[in-house]
Amino acid sequence: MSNVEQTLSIIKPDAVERNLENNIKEMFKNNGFSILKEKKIQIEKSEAEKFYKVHETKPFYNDLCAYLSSGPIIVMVLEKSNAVLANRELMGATNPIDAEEGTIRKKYGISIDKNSVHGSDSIENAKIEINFFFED
Ligand code: IDP
Ligand code: MG
Repeated sequence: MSNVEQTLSIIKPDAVERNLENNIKEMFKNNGFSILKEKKIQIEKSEAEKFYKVHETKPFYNDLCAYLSSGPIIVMVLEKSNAVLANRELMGATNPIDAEEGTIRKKYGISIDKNSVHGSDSIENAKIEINFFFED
């Protein structure tokens, strides 16, 4: 029985700016993820607002959307068995201070907002987020 899933990953502006794209992709590949699709883009703030709509009532929403649209990002479709959960585990906790050793956010995250990567939090949201960036 196969439980191969796809999930959306974003390398955020703080990591792209520090040229961490290849290091982070290596971490995905070393952990058994295939990168099925990828593109480097910069999005408008209005697009970030749509992407993060689930957070619109949060006090950090405006800063979050300004930040995600502040510079180039790498958006990727990752695939592996249980990809959604596996990616959340590899990313580590939202706040790098709380992230475990060996996770991307522990290694590269600067702060709770500049935490280097995004990953879908459920299979349902992964489908929505993949479609958001890679509809064709
Ligand atoms: P996640 O990225 O680990 O899924 P979410 O709770 O979905 O975390 O929050 C989305 C993003 O919003 C986080 O990655 C982080 O950059 C930012 N964020 C979350 N909580 C805070 C906060 O309390 N202050 C500032 N930024 C936050
Ligand atoms: Mg989230």
